[in-house]
Amino acid sequence: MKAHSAAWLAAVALAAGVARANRPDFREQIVVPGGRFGLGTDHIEFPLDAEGPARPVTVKPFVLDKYEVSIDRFAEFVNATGYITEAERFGWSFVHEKALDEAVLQTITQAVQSVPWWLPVDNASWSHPEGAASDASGRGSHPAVHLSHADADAFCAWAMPGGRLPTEVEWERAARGGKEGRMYAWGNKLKPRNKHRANIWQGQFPLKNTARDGFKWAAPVDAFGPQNQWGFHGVAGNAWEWTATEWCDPARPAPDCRGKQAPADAGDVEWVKKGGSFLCHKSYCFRYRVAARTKNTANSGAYNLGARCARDATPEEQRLVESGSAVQVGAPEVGNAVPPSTEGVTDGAKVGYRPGQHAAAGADEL
Ligand SMILES: [Ca+2]
Repeated sequence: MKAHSAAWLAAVALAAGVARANRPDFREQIVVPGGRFGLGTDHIEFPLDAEGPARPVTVKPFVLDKYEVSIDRFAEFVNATGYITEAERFGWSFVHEKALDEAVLQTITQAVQSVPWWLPVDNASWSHPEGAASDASGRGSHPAVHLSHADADAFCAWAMPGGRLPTEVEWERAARGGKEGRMYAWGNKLKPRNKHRANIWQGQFPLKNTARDGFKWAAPVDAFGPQNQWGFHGVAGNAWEWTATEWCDPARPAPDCRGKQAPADAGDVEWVKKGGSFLCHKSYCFRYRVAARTKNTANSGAYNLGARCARDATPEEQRLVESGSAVQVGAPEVGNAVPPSTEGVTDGAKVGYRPGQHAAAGADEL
């Protein structure tokens, strides 16, 4: 495994310091009011995803990152803690074939039959998104990807006191921005006034991406501006985002297949992810709708899989949102000195590439 160089990490840390003085550093958060709202949809596109029917749920006030976790933020975390992600432990991660150059493609001998565009690439990780020959220089404002569920959890626990992943209910509450029954975070029209509102795939998936929205692959986490009236960026498209809600097989008899919380992280647990990604096209992955949901196994990493962090609202913050409007708050103190947990982190050396295991996960990637 080739780790990111200390020099590069130092450069990133320095760049992050400069960035803080001059532009948003993507650590801003938004306090979301509690209340009752409609989770899911009656306009079901993927019945097996258990998107619907819509049903009322109640949520307490909480705080959620305004942006997806950026590469610069994740670099700060790694620099401070020495954390090694699961993709780095495994020594590989999934990358879309069209994002790879010929030299890398020549080295790949395995693929997943059901999703042949996903290729296992040696040394692909948050700091080397397309493999060892790539690095994240100049992409610090892009979402950190190739994160496993445990990696995302560890980052959030470090990034702020009480930091954690949002539940699916919290995530959807935030993405709806206080509006009921809308298809997208911003409304019902994909391109209001013919303006792209999210980084998704245009063209023909998986062969041709015309990038009409300006981005073929990941975009800066603020590239499309606020996507709803509460000010959240990137809740639709760009990177998929892990949640703290365990996936429950809708075919399995259960009183409620949504909202179940897993007791502990583990490699084979499946978790709900939300938001769709830059690889989503309506023909294949119409999952940038706010009610859409799918899953990954906890130890899966991929080129389009990231996170944003949540925490409980303080009593003072709860009072701020009593009127029902969301309120932006300053960035949390970085690094609360909680050592990252390695509990539940799979030992990649023992697991390696298991096509059978990842075929199932890969099929749900997009
Ligand atoms: Ca795009």
